[in-house]
Amino acid sequence: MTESDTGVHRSEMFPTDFVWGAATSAYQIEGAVQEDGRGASIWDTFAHTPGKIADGTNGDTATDSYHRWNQDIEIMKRIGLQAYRFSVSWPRVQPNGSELNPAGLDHYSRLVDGLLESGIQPWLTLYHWDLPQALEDAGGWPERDTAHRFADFAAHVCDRLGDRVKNWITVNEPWCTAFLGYASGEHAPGRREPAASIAAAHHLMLAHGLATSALRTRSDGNIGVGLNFYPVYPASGSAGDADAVRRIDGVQNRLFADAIFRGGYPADVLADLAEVTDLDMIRDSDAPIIGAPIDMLCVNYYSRFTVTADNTGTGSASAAPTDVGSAWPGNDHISFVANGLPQTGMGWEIDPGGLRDMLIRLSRDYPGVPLVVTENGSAFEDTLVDGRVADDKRVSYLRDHVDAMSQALAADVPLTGYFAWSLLDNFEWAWGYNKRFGIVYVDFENQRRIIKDSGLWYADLIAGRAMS
Ligand code: IFM
Repeated sequence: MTESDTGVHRSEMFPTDFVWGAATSAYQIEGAVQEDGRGASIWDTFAHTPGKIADGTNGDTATDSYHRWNQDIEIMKRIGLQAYRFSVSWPRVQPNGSELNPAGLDHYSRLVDGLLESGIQPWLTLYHWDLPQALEDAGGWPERDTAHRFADFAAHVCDRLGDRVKNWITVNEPWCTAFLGYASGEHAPGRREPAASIAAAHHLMLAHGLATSALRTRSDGNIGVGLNFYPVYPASGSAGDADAVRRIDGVQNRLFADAIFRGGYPADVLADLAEVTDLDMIRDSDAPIIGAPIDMLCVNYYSRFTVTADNTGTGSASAAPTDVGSAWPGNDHISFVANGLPQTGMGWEIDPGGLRDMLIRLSRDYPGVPLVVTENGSAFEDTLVDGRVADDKRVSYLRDHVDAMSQALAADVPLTGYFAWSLLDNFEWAWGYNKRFGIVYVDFENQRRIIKDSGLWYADLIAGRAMS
């Protein structure tokens, strides 16, 4: 039953303890890249390399949230956020990847106190892509030692903040770091080494497992991992397209989730990856570390994929296929096709039903763990007119995905929270500042923040006032 059937407020479709929040990450918002002893991260290096970022920008200033965190909290209060998901910059805490810089942690301690004083729960992500450059110089994620360095970092952060932070996300979107960072090279550190990217994926999972154990001994909070899930559909009923679905779904979704919840990587995906590398970085003793119990599965959802093995363009796909490229190692023969759905400013198809279906699938494939949508949002071209950003398309995107979650709840999915991506317009990685995901507009000329119509809609939803 939908809200319009019943006339009830949309937020009443959710349990009273459902958590409504918004998310950001350190490199995308903080700026202040040389303050208080911070070291360089791989994103500093990458963004300063000519040609890597579409608009030639970098995160040197970003939304200046390192200095304006108080102002950001005021905005969160105006929206009525119950929780704020942010990440800790590893090179602030360990500038060279090992030595502790207490001043780096001071910033997060102040932020956490400020949030709690405002009644906003801090949700802390440990790794949102900003590896200390010194660790990349030592080999980066393809090296096993990086996973141990990460556990050490997790321990330092928890020792300092664990008395106040009760929700922990170890690694955000390991697929992106491994395959955009080390296979396609679209993200930092920009390497194009398919075999190394698979080692990176494994070591990110190992890092998650080792950090989980470090946190568990120090904190009574909830621990989870953030995975970016995409439903994958076939372009046609052909056997080739069914296998394309199996392969892309395998590397995108099952590789990571099975390792955590099913005691190991899926055999068919390992067989595919063995076409690229000998997989000797995976030790038998790693599986139980990676599979240590966690308290929540953090689901990042934006869009869907439709794939074909027939990249000649003569199949049943409704639009010309585009090669999946090198970000799915071993699967370069597969192509994406567009299915005519409306798209966001990223060119991503808008499919709220895909969120509902993915949540239902995850709850059935990996039962017994609460799910939280830790990222969901859209980039569109926004214009500030007379102090207002009328971002109707983002309002619709949010509303339709919120409705998809209520459908998942009605199907008994143990969904406990939602975080809009993003609180603020920010540095959208290889795209720079051209792609605005915020529910709050940032005028990058003067750092003024203006709550967009989507942010006002979200505020109404949280306050229980949003009607269909
Ligand atoms: O901005 C990113 C975020 O850092 C990770 N998930 C996807 C978002 C949009 O691309």
